[in-house]
Amino acid sequence: MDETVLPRCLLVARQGPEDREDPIQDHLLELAELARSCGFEVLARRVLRRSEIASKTFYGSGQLEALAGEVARQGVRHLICDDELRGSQVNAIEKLTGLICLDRTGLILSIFEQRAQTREAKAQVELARCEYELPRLKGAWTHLERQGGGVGLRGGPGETQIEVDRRMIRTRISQLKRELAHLEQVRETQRQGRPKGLPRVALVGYTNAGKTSLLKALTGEGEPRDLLFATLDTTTRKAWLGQDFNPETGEGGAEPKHCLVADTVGFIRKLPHQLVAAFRSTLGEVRTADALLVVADAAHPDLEEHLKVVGATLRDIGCEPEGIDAQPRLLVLNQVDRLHRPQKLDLRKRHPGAVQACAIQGAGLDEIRLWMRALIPGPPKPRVLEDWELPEPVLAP
Ligand SMILES: Nc1nc2c(ncn2[C@@H]2O[C@H](COP(=O)(O)OP(=O)(O)OP(=O)(O)O)[C@@H](O)[C@H]2O)c(=O)[nH]1
Ligand SMILES: [Mg+2]
Repeated sequence: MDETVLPRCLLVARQGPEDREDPIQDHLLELAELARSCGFEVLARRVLRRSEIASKTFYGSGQLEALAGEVARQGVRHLICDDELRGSQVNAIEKLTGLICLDRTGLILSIFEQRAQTREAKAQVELARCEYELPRLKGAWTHLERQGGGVGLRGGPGETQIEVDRRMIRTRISQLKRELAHLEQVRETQRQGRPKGLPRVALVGYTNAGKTSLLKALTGEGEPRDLLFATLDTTTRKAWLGQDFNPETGEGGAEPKHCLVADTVGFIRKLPHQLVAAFRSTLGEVRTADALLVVADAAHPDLEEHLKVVGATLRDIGCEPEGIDAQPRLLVLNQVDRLHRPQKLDLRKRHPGAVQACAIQGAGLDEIRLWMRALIPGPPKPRVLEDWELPEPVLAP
């Protein structure tokens, strides 16, 4: 058997009368990347124009049937939709087209399921899957409900089955939440046990921006991959930041400076809320970090939208950009090796405070290290005490 044959899929997105086509095409391109990362071969992408959502099939049966006919002979087995669908809509689409239907959230969940390695990541993904499936069960069993006597009648065999399934899923959700609460405690204990005085910096950013590549450049460890959501588990490694000693001025100490760098799961537009909730403890590594390195792919055409998504997701998980608890942030515009000089100058104007970097060739790393070094608390500076702080003079007898 040829192992390189991948399951083929067709991608669709709805365009309403108010929607511009460009962003929808961009979103379909991102959906294609997600599909590729999940192991699919994308055969075609289609924008389906429709003024109103069809309540039963979302896209309308006419367009769906035409599409199914078009791809029938090309070996396409999956239809992946950029829109969030109800369970009953997924079922209706599958029945109408004969294709297996996945929505965006379902696709992202499948990628997370493939990637989860540790017990914690596996439990988090399963929790998100259960939360996703729970409200969808009804759709899956409607055919049995009908057998039970038609709409409006209760107690048919279908409904009983739904109740059983719901109870089983709810029980599993409680088990997983308990397990995750325990693992979160373990993580908290590990955090407490980390050496004091070593600042912990979290790498955050849109998926595939180059966070793991930067971890590798700074610490020597990490496995970058050209896939969305290649990293799910948090990895914390020690980065060497050089010495404080300046041979020209003779100032500073000779001892080496270090800090901890944590790589973690990336963000994406419309990151399923079930995943954000389930990944609470992993994302706790970001929330409790001393500072954030916000990594972005500067060569991506949607850079500005990616930055907005990252800003909003950080706020969602409790990292405020300003205020008393705000963590220092440094924007790292990575992958500038893929840009020409005028584009870099334009970026410099738009993001004057950012470091332009290339994690692969090492550009910008010194600037990042310098910024991280400033996070290390130094010895307290001597200060002149005021009168009220001084002990009372003892008068000679
Ligand atoms: N040209 C270029 N490619 C880069 C650079 N940094 C990373 N890449 C490539 O971008 C892809 C993604 O890199 P990763 O470091 O895995 O990205 P990530 O942000 O960790 O991605 P996820 O873990 O999937 O969210 C890989 O193919 C890297 O080789 C860079 O500075 N220049
Ligand atoms: Mg990564």
